[in-house]
Amino acid sequence: MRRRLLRDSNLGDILFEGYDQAPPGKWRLMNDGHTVMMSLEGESMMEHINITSGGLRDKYRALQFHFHWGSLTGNGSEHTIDGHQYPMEMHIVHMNVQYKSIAEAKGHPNGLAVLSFLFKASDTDNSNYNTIVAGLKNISREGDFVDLSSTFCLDNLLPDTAQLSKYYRYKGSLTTPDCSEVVIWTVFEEPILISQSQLNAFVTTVHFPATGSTLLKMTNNFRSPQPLKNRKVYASRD
Ligand code: BO1
Ligand code: ZN
Repeated sequence: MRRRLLRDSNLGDILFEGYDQAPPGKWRLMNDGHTVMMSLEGESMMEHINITSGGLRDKYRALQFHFHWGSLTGNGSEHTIDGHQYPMEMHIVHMNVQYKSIAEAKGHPNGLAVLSFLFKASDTDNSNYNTIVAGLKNISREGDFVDLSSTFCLDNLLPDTAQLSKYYRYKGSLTTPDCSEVVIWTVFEEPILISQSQLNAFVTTVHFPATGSTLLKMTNNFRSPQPLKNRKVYASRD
């Protein structure tokens, strides 16, 4: 069988713009009924945060980031590496700046670029996630949101820059309906360490939309890996 993971020497480092600065305005943490999402209050504020290079032909602007996770007893990442599923995954969603709106971007196979980070459980809290984890109790129900008082830059949430050189690249889809095939995916090899109790906070604190009087914990909000079909996955490094 033909190899489906290929090395692509053109996949150099992604250039992160504005990831090292606290953006103007406040981060808004919200429960949209499917996930826990962070966006900036007023979308135009996000114009400071962009990615280029790393094999991307265009500049992409950050819109929001959000999480997918499992349950107290199971894993919740949407991507697997060598068949290994991780407890949680974070997506930083970016839109191609050549399109005027998300609606327009969603009509093109290069419309969105999503950066994906896998999480690994560790014994010690990751203090960079304290603000988000502490905010979860304020967004227990669908539609809840809270503006976070503390400012922070996206860099703080990620592995060290030096560890971002190795990533996987493929063309795929949004992982929630309508699952449009408009995403250039980048999955970083290096996981983010977070404590088991911080992971548990996601599993036990937020809820799916209520059906009647039944409140269901938001768990397993991930899409299972899909067949690769004819797609190829490219690695930036051996
Ligand atoms: S994901 O990163 O593949 N899990 C993913 C899934 C769905 C969306 C984004 C990322 N949905 C879109 C919505 C738009 C919204 C945009 C940015 O996210 O369809 O309405 O504006 O928040
Ligand atoms: Zn996602």
